[in-house]
Amino acid sequence: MKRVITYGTFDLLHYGHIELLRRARSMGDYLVVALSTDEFNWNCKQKKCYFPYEERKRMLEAIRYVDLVVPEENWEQKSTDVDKYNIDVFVIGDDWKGKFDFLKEKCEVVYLSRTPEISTTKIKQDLQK
Ligand code: C2G
Repeated sequence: MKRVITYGTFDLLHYGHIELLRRARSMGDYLVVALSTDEFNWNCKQKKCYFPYEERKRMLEAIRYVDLVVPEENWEQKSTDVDKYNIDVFVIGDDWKGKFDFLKEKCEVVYLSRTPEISTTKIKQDLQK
């Protein structure tokens, strides 16, 4: 069984996220999503989530491509996660290209193209119009 992992905030969930999850899952048989906690988002990513962690987790768990959702609590856990969840492939959007190449010692690292023209920022801006 080929196991894939990806990381993110996934708030407000939109089709760009779904496309990432669909493509990530297609690279293996099992997809783990490490979901940024509210504290990690606020303290380390300066992101204030609209939906709290438990709600974001519930939404991700309802997506057919997602097999397991675990908390992302810090920047340093990725290497441990690869071992902990027996990961074969690390996948993330290419806005992070090169940032996680250190994981290549342990697993395949894939940067997928982001879905253009959609982002949470754009959604919020459009709703202001
Ligand atoms: N994404 C995408 N297309 C978009 C928007 C997002 O493919 N239009 C991808 C991002 O590249 C990322 C995933 O969807 O791989 C989740 O996006 P975010 O929730 O914005 O994740 P981010 O804040 O980048 O968190 O440790 C890594 C971080 O937790 C990644």
